[in-house]
Amino acid sequence: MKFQPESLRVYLVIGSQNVDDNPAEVVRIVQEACAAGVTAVQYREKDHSKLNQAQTVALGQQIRSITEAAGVPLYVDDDLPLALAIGADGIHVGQGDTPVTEIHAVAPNLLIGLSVHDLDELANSKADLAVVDYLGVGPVYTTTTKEKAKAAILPAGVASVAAKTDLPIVAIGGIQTGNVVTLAGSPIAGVAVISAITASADIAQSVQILMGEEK
Ligand code: TZP
Ligand code: MG
Repeated sequence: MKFQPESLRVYLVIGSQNVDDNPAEVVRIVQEACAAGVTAVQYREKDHSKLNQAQTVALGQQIRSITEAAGVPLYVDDDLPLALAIGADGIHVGQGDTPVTEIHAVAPNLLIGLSVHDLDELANSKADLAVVDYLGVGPVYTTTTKEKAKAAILPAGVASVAAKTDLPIVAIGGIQTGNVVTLAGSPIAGVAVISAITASADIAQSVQILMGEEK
């Protein structure tokens, strides 16, 4: 799949740790989110994943089916074997994860997203950005969803990273329907969220607001 910056507009990140009890909830949320028009999905089993390896692959395959039918690109968080096993379109890694050059060497067709906390991290990154398709930048606001999340950089912090790279940026961390308006006009391709969608009582409406079509 060819990378398209427009696919970063509303990017859902989700794993079993983000739902209350039944991991099948993940399937329901991905289904509703894709029907509502999310433009990318990342399968991220982390921070107290409730699944073993076989269950992780099985859930990943279900997410792959849904996203494929919806024509929505699917990324896997830092797990190259899993990304290959389920036929994901891409992989998302942090600075300390599998090096992007290694991923690119093994799977040249996989899209690659890289997390960058702030300007400092971009400046000091050892990653070869030539093989990276987009940057995930944040947390923008305080988040309780990710364990050991770094300090909030606010929209100004995102803008300062954007000023130093030509790569498209998806902003992440603490972005909710009630504050996404603060990113309007930011030099970003879109927003990535977990709880704004996983904890939403009305996913279709939340996605609409995150799209910026209703504020
Ligand atoms: N990376 C940076 S912040 C974050 C991740 C995975 C968590 C985002 O979760 P939420 O609920 O959208 O704040
Ligand atoms: Mg990571």
